[in-house]
Amino acid sequence: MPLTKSANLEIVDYLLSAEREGYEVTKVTERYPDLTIDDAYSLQKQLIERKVQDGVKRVGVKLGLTSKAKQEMMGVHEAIYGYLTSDMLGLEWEPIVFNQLIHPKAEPEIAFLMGEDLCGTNLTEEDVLKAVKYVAPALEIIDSRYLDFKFTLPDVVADNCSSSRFIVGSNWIKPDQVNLANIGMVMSKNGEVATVGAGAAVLGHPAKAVAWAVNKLGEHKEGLKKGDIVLTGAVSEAISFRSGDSIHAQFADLGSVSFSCS
Ligand code: OOG
Repeated sequence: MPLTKSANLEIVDYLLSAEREGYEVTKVTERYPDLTIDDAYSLQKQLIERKVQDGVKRVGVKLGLTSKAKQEMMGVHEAIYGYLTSDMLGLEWEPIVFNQLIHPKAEPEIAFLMGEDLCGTNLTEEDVLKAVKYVAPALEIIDSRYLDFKFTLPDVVADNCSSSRFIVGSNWIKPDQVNLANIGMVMSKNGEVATVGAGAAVLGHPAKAVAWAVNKLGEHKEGLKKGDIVLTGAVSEAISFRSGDSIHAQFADLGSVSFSCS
């Protein structure tokens, strides 16, 4: 049975309050066990529309569950997408405030800056690369609103794929100047290596992951816009951090990006 209008409103309020006030909630599927992926994308869209009404801007798209390891962990075969909004944008020189978050984790990612609009349902990796103006190193902070970071696929999609903050490094380069699949990455916490990864962890190539996302968005008559930032998916596992920690991701050929947490 489709969700009623009041159930949609109630779930959006429930997730938005948890995010704004920084507390954990039980999964939506505990109350609505029949929630489908389509219901979840519709909830996600309503959640972003509510944020936009409240004054933030949509600034891009993020991909999740793009690595085999994460898909296996969740028992799924598909990636997911969510939206980036202006209130999520962190800066390298301004500490992330731990008290505003629940149980954050950092993920190293390759960011794309779109030089053109891109919309369709049959686009390829090559089409994506033609529309990308720059690539840059990035760190995404995910902070699921669900208890213990545990959820089903519809839950995480409704929760805008755990999106919380993101920081983009200042080294922007043209996509044809690097081999994005071969880029190695080392992420450190407080100066100690925490995890390593490579661009190919993202569905074989980050542009392939983005082509998947654009085609999915296309099914809903949406797409990427010129100027959008796209976080193409984690190139390694996510690392937890707390107040006092600093996180640094060094990408071969792409430079580095870091943040600290107050
Ligand atoms: C879902 C979002 C994960 C990624 O890049 O895989 C994600 C989660 O694990 O909370 O952003």
